[in-house]
Amino acid sequence: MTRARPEFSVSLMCMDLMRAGEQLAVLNDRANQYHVDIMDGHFAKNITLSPDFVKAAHDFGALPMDMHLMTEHPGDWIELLAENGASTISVHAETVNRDAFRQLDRIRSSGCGTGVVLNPATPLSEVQHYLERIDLLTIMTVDVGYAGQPFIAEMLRKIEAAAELKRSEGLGFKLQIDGSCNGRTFGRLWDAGAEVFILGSSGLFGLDPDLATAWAIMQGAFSDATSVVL
Ligand code: S6P
Ligand code: MG
Repeated sequence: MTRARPEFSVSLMCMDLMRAGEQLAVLNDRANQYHVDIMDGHFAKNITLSPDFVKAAHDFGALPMDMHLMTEHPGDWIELLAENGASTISVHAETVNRDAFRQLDRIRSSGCGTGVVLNPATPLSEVQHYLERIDLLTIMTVDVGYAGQPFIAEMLRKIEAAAELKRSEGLGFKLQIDGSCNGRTFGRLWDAGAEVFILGSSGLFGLDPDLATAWAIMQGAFSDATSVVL
């Protein structure tokens, strides 16, 4: 069976925020999607991007924006983020499993796609009962909170299991990977069944100060690792 083309979602928390408009202009023609990390200092021990940032980025960015909600109470943000330009809202299983079906319905009613994210220590079985209802499944390959962390190789088995479940059940979600997606991991992630790769510091912004050059280096690294010509 032929595989779908790989997709690349760029983690905006990793860009040079002083040059945000300029960097989005380069990425608009190259990436498939934007990834917006929203942390509240509680669920993840950091504070990052905000609903106001989403609104500003929406004016410059020409691509769909996926919200990665690393907040204790994701339900507090759904409608505001939808109004501000979110395309998909991805919530952590660890924060929604008391009322996951209600929160997914709210995301859908807000006009956004539904996403769910699994921390490295959370098993796939935690989300098995609502996989049919989601558009995007994100498997974390680092603990939440920071860019530049080491890849957790144990996650490859979880990615393989998610890809196999998708195949065997005919599910429609895309399988996305967040954390340390780069030339050292692209091959293993692709072989395990990953479909969407989140590019942050190690996979894109750290490769070259010129973003167009960094993108070309990333593409070369991906093709070398996977034999997929981009
Ligand atoms: C981590 C966050 C991620 C990072 C990304 C950075 O909490 O959810 O989206 O932005 O992992 O990429 P890298 O290559 O530095 O790991
Ligand atoms: Mg993220």
